Amino acid sequence: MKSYNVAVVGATGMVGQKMLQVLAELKFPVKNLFPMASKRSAGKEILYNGKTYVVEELRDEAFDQDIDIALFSAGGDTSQRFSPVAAAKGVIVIDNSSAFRMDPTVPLVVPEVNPEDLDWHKNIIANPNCSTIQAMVALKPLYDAFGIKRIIFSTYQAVSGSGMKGYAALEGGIKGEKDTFNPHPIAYNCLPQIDTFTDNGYTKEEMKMVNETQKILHDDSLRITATAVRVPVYYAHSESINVEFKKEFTLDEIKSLYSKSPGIVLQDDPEKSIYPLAINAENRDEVFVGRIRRDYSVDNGINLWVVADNIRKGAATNAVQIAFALVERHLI
Ligand code: 25A
Ligand code: L14
Repeated sequence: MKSYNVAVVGATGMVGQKMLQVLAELKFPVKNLFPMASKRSAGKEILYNGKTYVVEELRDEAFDQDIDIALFSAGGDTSQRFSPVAAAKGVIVIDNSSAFRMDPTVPLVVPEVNPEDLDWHKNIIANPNCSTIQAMVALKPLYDAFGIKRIIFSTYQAVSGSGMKGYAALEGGIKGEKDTFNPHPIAYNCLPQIDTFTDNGYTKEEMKMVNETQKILHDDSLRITATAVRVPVYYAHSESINVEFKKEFTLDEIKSLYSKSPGIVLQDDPEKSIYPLAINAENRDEVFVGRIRRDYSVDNGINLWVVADNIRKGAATNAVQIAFALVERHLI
């Protein structure tokens, strides 16, 4: 099998570290690994597949090396600055930041949902927002079968979504330390604000779910609204999703679709209190779906509870799966 030279940009961060772990676990054919981060982390040693590597400073010249793919997770500003440089030097960038997601020349891809969008990439491919990814995996089979009119997302998001600093703020808060990272203490609390507010009263996180969903499903007529809430959970985002279909459906049809869909685990046995839980989704690559029930307030609606590890399927795993999909589609 052919193998590839892979750079991980932001290799010392929460997502970058997980990318290294997932590349090894899923056995992506890596020939040489190039871990990169800011000047602060240059020279640090990191572990990949049992071997030690030295972190290199991210600079334009770093992409003069023989690199096939670069997985970026170093924040939007860093991606904005360095992804086009890497792309111009022939590197295929899989970017985990929000920098290019809504750029019409950049495919926004969840491999279970729209792998065909990879075919028109121009060396930058965007990884969607974590909350969007897990929702898309759960909704695509239903979208194809019944058509969707309207979606209401309500999220319960883990602190790891905001990286190592977000994680540390909950750890410290529980010990009684002051939370200087979040707008209010996250320990023993729920914060109806993730990221900053936009002019329309919604947060950036909420608008990402609206805009990215329309782009991934290629459907601007979809009506979507979202409320994104940070909860004191370390890993895995939970989402309550209300969907109104165009066509009629039965719950058995939906369960049968889910039992056949790749990347989905159905956990739905209310009698036994079986449903998806953040603590069970941690360190798993699948999206867990349960609490499937009819919404009796409309003609063709359901409610779902959808849980996935935000750092794995929501970030690192999805990026590595995009790399695998490029190989499968002979795009690299
Ligand atoms: O803009 P976005 O897209 O919305 O993304 C914002 C942030 O969200 C996270 C990610 O944080 C990102 O920075 N993120 C992005 N997508 C995500 C997703 N899908 C996501 N989180 C969850 N799901 P992160 O902590 O995961 O990753 C940060 C990594 O980026 C590296 N980095 C930052 N700026 C860089 C850069 N690399 C290159 N060039 C730049 N200009 C960063 O590496 C990290 O790997 P680092 O070297 O900056 O720092 C890692 C080490 O340094 C310590 N440290 C941090 N800040 C300071 C510091 N030490 C001293 N002084 C400081 N001020 C850290 O403790 C760590 O050990
Ligand atoms: O856009 O803080 O990918 O939970 C994902 C994590 C934005 C912030 C993104 C969080 C980030 C979000």
